[in-house]
Amino acid sequence: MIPDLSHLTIAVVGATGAVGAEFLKIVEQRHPKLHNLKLLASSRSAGARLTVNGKEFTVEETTEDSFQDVDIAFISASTEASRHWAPIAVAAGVAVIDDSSAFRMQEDVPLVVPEVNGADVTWHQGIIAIPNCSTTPLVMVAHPIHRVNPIKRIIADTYQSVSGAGGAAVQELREQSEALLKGQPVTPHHQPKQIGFNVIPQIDSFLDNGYTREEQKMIDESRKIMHAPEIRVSATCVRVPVMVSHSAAVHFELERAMDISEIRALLMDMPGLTALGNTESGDYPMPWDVAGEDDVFVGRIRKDASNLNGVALWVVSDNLRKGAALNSIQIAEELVARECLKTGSTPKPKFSFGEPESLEVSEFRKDINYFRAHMDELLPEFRGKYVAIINQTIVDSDVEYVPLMDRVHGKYGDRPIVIEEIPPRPRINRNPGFRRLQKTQGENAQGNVN
Ligand code: 2RA
Repeated sequence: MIPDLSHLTIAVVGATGAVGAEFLKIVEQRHPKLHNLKLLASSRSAGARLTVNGKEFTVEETTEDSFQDVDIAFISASTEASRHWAPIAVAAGVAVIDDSSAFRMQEDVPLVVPEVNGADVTWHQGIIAIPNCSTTPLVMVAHPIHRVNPIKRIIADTYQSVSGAGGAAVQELREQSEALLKGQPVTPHHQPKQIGFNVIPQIDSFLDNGYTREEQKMIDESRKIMHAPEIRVSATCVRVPVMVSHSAAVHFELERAMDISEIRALLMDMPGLTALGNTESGDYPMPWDVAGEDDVFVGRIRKDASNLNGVALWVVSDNLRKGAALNSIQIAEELVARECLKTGSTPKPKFSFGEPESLEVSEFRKDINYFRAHMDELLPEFRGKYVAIINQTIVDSDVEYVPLMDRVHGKYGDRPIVIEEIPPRPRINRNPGFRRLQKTQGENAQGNVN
């Protein structure tokens, strides 16, 4: 049974945005008796009139006074808006459920997908973060398997819809598609490159490690939600010309080999997850069908042909619903069910996502710095491998290790170790046949069809 929220006053900051609109739709579906809403937005959208559960509301500009007498505030506007408004709301005694990346990796902020780590809401200090919309479906499929057969490594390649980038990006895809069909040129405004009839292997900005912020979020957030900093994660996040629903091709390496029937049974038992079909039936989830659905859908569940202990899956979820608005409402329900709306009732359990616990930080830095300074002298066979260093000496390579953010720590026998991946030397593509496809108006949009 869904916990009742109708006795609460809920503020929605970003009520006129894509996620805010979905939030209000879900309120009508799950909480038809909830009438105490405060719909807030920037001054640009203030004054708009919206009807929710049969009651008309005027959208107000968010101000310092907006959070008086509010129980829960849902914020989905921008990271800057979250940074500004969340502390103000918390100071007014409000539990904030935040959709931005502003607080997700903060130690005192639970990052929650209720079906996976709902209990983490109990130690909130005012702010509870929801994960990025590409992380949530990943942990929904990883969690039921990981509980039974630990996942050692995850590779996730996403196909993310434009609604993840907001309403303006949706409009841009529409306009670009129309223009391109008429043979007209397009100029990107809300995506780094043309999205109409194209795919863009960049979501958010690039980091020094070559990953994008979106990819790094998937790496960091999935470990935090699953309380599993030891899982190695890599992601490639790609924007595709789809309006709603994010998809991902996911590979898990498990501790031991497992029958697909057993994996399917685990996925079918997971609340909020629908496992579709088998390879014979050709029944698999697609973004068009999944848009508007609450569940995360998984299909194409098969043995990874490249890894004895591996499984490959195809995962699709509505990024505006389970990826954002629904997950937030479920967190509000979790707070009510666990009677922990007010802060400070439960101390945070002991697990850390910060500095290594098994090694003094100064020692860690000393070894890493030595290692970096001497990288060129290292034997070529260590390149691209994980190595263990003790007292500035490489003692082993390809060891069992525990990745932690951008660093790695662990134990080698009884001794603490420092491990770091030695990046392979950059390779320059000198293939003389390589050329950049220069498409002009009227040319076959596929370029060379071979
Ligand atoms: C995107 N996941 O799809 C992001 C939004 N948080 O752009």
